Amino acid sequence: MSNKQHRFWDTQPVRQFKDGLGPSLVEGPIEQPTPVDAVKQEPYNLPALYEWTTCDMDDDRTCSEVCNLLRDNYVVNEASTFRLSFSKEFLRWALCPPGYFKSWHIGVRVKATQKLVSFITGVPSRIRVRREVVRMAEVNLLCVHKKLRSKRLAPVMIKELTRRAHLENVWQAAYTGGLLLPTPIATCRYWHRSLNPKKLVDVRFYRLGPRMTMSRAVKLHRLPEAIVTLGFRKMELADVPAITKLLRGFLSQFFIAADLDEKDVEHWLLPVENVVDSYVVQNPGTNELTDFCSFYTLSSSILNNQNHSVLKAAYSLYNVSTKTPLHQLVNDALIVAKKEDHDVFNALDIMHNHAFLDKLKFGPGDWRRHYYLYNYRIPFALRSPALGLVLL
Ligand code: MYA
Repeated sequence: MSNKQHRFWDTQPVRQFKDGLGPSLVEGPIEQPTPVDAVKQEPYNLPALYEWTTCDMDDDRTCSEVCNLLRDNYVVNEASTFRLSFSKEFLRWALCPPGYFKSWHIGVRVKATQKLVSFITGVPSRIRVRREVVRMAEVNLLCVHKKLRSKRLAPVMIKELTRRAHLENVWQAAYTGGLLLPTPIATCRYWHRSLNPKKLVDVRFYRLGPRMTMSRAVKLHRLPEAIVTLGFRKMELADVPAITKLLRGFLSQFFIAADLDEKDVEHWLLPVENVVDSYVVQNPGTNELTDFCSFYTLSSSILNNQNHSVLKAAYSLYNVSTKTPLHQLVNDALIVAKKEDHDVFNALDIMHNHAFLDKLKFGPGDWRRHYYLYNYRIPFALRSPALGLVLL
């Protein structure tokens, strides 16, 4: 609970801290939709020196501009030693899923120079909350150039995206962030599994404990050379129907989860080099797919280090086990990630992930991630294992 005033968020259809929790509050939309033709047709006003632009991610030059804006201005860790860094391939994967709207990839340029100085994106998704499947915008990559901070540009970006979502008859959104705002539906924590302890110590991602030496850390985190599970192989296009079935069954047990169809699974999970990796376990006798694991790759720039400039991280997506023990499945994912030169493997403590974190030597990190819904009230706090939703 926070008493902080939020000039913008206090006016928005989100659960407010003062609302408290409890069964007297109705679960579901906070504001009802208006007819789409009653939605404001013109964009919100920007300060006179700036103008709106829609960023076409198929256009190589625009995509580079977005990469550069994010590379120099996006999320840094508390100690300002790492900044998330996105490749063009990653951005196209993240921003162009089935049925995406170009108009939801919104930028702001300086009129005089055409320099891109701000960005926000939404992608359409279906999210099931309890038994209700809701069309939502997944909002991400809100970024304002460092020189334009604290000038209330972020609320204008958010309002403009909201307007464009309303124009597509979408009235709810899901987003995450490290900042505490009114009001998270759940708060999760990142856990980190060191794959390259020497580099992680060199770049101060991870500190050796008082009784830990480098050689002990290397030994502790050593992984087998070869995967353990019989029938473990890379996902292929032909696996999409079986994986969709497996995933839908798995996700049905969480209070809130992505509602994925075959097109979504093909887009989000079919392997793309250095973007997303997915593995299945195929029962050698029957060809049946019994287990599935996946992760995406996102690097960070290492700021102010003479020896290293890039930290390559894997982020756990979905892990479904019906036959292989979950920790063995994820251990195989660690082996694959290590072979692909990832330095660290990250996982949130959502879904069933808590069942393998300790066992596989993940350590809790400092990064908290709050999950939010826009215009949808859940009148109680969820624990992180109730979340079946990975937002990038
Ligand atoms: S999370 C990643 C956020 N990006 C970064 O951290 C990158 C580095 N930082 C920046 O670029 C800037 O600091 C940003 C703020 C752009 C974050 N989510 O313009 P301001 C509120 C929501 O003076 P600046 C992600 O991408 C803040 O509380 N609100 O601030 C998910 C204050 O409001 P209030 C935020 O520092 C994004 C106001 O903005 C965030 O120059 C989800 C201050 O504005 C934040 N991360 O710029 C967005 N940070 O006074 C919401 C600050 O009320 C989507 N603020 O406290 C909502 C759904 C929309 C679609 C709806 C469809 C129906």
